[in-house]
Amino acid sequence: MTIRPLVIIPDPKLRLVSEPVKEITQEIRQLADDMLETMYDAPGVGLAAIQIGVPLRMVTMDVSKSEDERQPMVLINPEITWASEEKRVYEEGCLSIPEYYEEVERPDRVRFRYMNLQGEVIEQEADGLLATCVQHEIDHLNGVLFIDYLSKLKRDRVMTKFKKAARREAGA
Ligand code: K1U
Ligand code: ZN
Repeated sequence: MTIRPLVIIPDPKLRLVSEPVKEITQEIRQLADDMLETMYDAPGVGLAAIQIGVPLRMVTMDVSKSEDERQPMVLINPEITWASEEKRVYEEGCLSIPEYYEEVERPDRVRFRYMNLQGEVIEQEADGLLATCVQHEIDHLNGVLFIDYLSKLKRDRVMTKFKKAARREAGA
């Protein structure tokens, strides 16, 4: 298992629409292991493959409360199949936008379908952090970031901050 570097805004890779996984191969299993390792190390409760630069529709999540009782999930080609009318507001963060948190309103409950690493199709319902997290991660697969739900003023501010940081890092 390898901890891979995270892709940070304004990297244009984060705006790509990721491609479906066609077959569960040894490379896909290795990618899942690396994503979990990278997510736990960050630390985060979710990670989309594009956040480590791989444009495939794969997500890892673990919203368990205790580090001693990890509940890793690997979602292949996940889709939201139903979303509640009721909304809830949750303060979100993103490993690709370090140390920036804002409240985002999303459906309170969702049903989602995915394939696991054993090739089984699973449909489950979620509320709370799991519902927020799966929506955030599926957005990543479509090139959408949580800052897209904020006002243009807030989004521009955070983009400007990270563009400046990227220019400094490049030595420009
Ligand atoms: O996709 C990502 O960037 C991961 C992101 C997922 C997420 C968090 C909160 C709401 C929605 C989606 C994170 O994991 S940010 C880090 C974080 O929230 C966290 C880190 C350690 C413990 C608990 C939470
Ligand atoms: Zn994110």
